[in-house]
Amino acid sequence: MSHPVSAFHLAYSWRSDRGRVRAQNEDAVIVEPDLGLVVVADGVGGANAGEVASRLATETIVERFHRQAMSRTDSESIRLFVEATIQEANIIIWRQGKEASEHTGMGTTIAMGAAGSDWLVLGHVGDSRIYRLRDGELEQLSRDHSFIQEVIDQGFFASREDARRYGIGENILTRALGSAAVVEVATQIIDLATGDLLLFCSDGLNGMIADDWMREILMSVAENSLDAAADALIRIANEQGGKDNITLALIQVGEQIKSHAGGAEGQRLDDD
Ligand SMILES: [Mn+2]
Repeated sequence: MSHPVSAFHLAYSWRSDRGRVRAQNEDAVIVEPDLGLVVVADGVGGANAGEVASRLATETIVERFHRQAMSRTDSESIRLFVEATIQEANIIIWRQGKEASEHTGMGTTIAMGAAGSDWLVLGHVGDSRIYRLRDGELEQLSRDHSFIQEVIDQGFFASREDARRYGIGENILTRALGSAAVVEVATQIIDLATGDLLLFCSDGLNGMIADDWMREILMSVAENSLDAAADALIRIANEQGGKDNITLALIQVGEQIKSHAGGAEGQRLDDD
């Protein structure tokens, strides 16, 4: 790696698994360490259209990042770029869904991260999630674009469990790529600190393993390895039923790189 994008050593691990019930894996994941880029997508649609949508989304976004080498010192310009690449992926999927009858109605979620000097831009649409483990606390940084989240937010139910008991399904998305010409993208800029662990995942992971349990497994990275934690998450999601495709990507934030130009010390950025 000739020019690291981040002022921190970043380690990555990623997996995608069909699970134990579905005939196909309609999730997709691409991680490009040289670009500091992580993209997870969970496709929906008949036949294998979901697979097409999630692959189009991940490949379009990564290709745009490859083609346009951008300085990673200005977090706001990367945030806008993340938003633009997701919009572009949306249009491509939406158009293909209209043109090819076998792809009608296809869509996908997206959850992505793009690292800069001492920050990370997050972008998401749908119910694929982004979590951060920091100082032993696991925090969900993304808010699902789903019907169940909406009725909870509007105060109809006190908790997710209440809504579920009432019969509100978990899998009704209120936003996805491919359903309209324009999509509302959620983005944010977060700071990076040594010891942080970021998790990007499809609902086949967080739907099978409770947050407390995910936290415990992620905590084990300190004694074991990042790959071991990724393996454990997939294995346990399968042991818990593996009812959906399971996809995850982890970013572990290590020590600061002493020689990094324009790093955390050199260029303090006021992002949020
Ligand atoms: Mn899923």
